[in-house]
Amino acid sequence: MERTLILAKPDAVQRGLVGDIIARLERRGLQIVALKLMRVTPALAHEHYKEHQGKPFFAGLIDYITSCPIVAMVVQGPRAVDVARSTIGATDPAAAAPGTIRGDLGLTVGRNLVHGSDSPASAAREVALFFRPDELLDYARSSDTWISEN
Ligand code: DAT
Ligand code: MG
Repeated sequence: MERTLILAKPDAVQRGLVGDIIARLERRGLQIVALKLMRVTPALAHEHYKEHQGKPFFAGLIDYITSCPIVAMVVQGPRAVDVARSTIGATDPAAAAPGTIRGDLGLTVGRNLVHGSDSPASAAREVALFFRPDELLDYARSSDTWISEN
């Protein structure tokens, strides 16, 4: 069982695509363990994207991710990092396969809708940037009693 950080970025929120993005991840079988609408501060944006510092697109990336609220979530499941990234699709939506989030809903790399951590180590680092430990709620999955008793 793995966990990964997913961000529905400002363009996803502005375009009203958050529900579609969550639905695709849920239908794949990933389970939401944390979820919130939030604003990304410049400090958080710099920390989150620090591997890209110095690249030509860095300033634009920071402006973009801080421009409007995002929806941050943590999902879990077997191989959640790779499973989420394959559902998200290639970084450049123009090159992303149809059937993926970016391939179905996006067109340009600067507005590619969603973030997914790229490794279990990145996921651990990024989840801790966006969520306190007590915000991660684990609960029984696919339990008949959980459904029938409520
Ligand atoms: P990913 O989000 O698929 O993990 P990444 O980590 O390489 O991709 O880059 C982070 C974000 O930076 C990406 O989602 C969009 C932006 N980005 C990456 N490469 C870019 C480029 N060549 N031009 C503009 N923005 C870019
Ligand atoms: Mg990345």
